[in-house]
Amino acid sequence: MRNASISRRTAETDVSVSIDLDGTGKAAITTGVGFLDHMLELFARHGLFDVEIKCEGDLHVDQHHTTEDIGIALGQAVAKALGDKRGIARYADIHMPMDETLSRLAIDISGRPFLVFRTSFRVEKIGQFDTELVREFFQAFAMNAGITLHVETLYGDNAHHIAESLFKGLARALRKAVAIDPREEGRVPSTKGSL
Ligand SMILES: [Mn+2]
Repeated sequence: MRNASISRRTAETDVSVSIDLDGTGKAAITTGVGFLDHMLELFARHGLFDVEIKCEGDLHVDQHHTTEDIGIALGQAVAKALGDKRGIARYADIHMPMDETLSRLAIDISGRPFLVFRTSFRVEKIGQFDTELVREFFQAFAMNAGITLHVETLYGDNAHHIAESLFKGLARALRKAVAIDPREEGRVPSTKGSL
């Protein structure tokens, strides 16, 4: 069973996350931030992951800690659910269109966390959500999932579309990268023997 739960409590947030990598896309997300709920529901649906996330964060400050700490906990849950990474495809990439926007994401489930993030937003806010927090989420997720993640928006105008292309793209690329490749016959996909 490739599932895991993580609970993480600090003075700033109290987060619990569970994920089943071999789910059907069910989501129960309550972050207190409407736009982030929308993005994480897309992530579950397009990854075909079953995801539960509950966060009580210091939203009276702003949405930074909540967004970052959910990225940390979700990344940790993915890493834990993957276990020793036997039999996975490991690499995946995708071009994700969203109306006028096109983003490209490439993933290596490498055990070597790294983020390249070439996306910018023309506006500071999507609803109540600070657009700069999209990068914070991806940074926290990549570092804690232990993946190499390259994200680039090739073109696009609308901030909601840009953010949505990134979260959907992350889901779709991750879905392909964590998929079990029967030709691997349960081996770890590395000449080093571990990831
Ligand atoms: Mn939308």
